[in-house]
Amino acid sequence: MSKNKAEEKKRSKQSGLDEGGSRNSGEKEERFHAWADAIRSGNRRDLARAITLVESTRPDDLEYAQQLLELLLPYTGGADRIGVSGVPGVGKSTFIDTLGKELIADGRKVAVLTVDPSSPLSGGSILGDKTRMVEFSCMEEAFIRPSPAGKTLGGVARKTREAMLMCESAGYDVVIIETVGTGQAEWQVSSMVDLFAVLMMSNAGDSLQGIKRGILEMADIILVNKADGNLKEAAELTANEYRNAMKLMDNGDCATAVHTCSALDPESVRLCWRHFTGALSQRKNDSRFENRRYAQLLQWIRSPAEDSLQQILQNSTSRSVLEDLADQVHNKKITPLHAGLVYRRNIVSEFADLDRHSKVPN
Ligand SMILES: Nc1nc2c(ncn2[C@@H]2O[C@H](COP(=O)(O)OP(=O)(O)O)[C@@H](O)[C@H]2O)c(=O)[nH]1
Ligand SMILES: [Mg+2]
Repeated sequence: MSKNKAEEKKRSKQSGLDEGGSRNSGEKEERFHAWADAIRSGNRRDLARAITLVESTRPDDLEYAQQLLELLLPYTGGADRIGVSGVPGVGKSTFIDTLGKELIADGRKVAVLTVDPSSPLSGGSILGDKTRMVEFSCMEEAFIRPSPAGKTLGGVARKTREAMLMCESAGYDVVIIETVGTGQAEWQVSSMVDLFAVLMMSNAGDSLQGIKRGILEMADIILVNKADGNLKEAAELTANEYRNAMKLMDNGDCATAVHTCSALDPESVRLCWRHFTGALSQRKNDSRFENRRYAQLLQWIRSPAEDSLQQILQNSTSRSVLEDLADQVHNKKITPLHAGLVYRRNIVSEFADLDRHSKVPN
């Protein structure tokens, strides 16, 4: 655990919100209001503490986090929510570092959250990111938060969404969510941002066959990065190949834009940002922007039910019940439908049990 994390943990314990016995609820409410005010006034330490609360696995903290978030909700929704994805090494952190500095120079406040499904196991990639974003991360107008730990991607996604809302209430007008290219995480991130940008390597003339189709379908904008030095020409060629591929995949709305980019070159990154804001303002002019946010809202509300069901279907109890029933059907003792109904009853009771304890996927 990094020193910062340890300190944050300590601070969260020091918040004293759980010393319930000695405090009445009015006092507690006052503390929440003071905390929310501090966050809104831009205090980064209080914002960090709030996100630590969101990430906590303690049932009490879950409840507190929702109370705090409710106070902040009226001040959320105002940021441009940008997802940045791509395989490790493609230049995401470098791109975000350059972009963040440019945006701050323009007078904006920038929050960066990361979603890295490997981090709960590996201990996180934030070290690499921090070294890539030294200057940016030291800026007063920047806020960087590593991937929350979690056992399920659904849990990580919820924490990231709530952290995003908190950042918005703290006045960050651009929230960037960085994620590594691994399918499910991409989908989660694309379902919480207004614009999902995917960074690609130039493939030096190789065909695009190896590229996963799913990520291209999710992309609002594709940036072929490292278009500098002797890679520039190859990047242009690759961008053209993507343009052709995206035309073929186009399903009527409009083909995904493809641009080249050099994350090391501020001018190039500025141009990318203009592409981003151009696409966003087009969508704000018609109903696409609002429709997307509304669809995301529906997804957020559905996700505790969906995630819990997934977890139940995959846990070892359900699997052994299923295998046991399969044996009985196989041995011609009960019918498949009978077995199916027993299995369903089992799932429903596990689901009800979760509900009784207000458990959310972690
Ligand atoms: N030449 C060149 N190198 C880059 C560019 N962007 C990133 N890099 C380098 O690629 C490596 C990986 O970058 P990083 O931002 O950590 O990638 P991430 O894993 O996607 O976050 C680093 O050595 C960067 O300096 C670029 O546009 N041009
Ligand atoms: Mg990175």
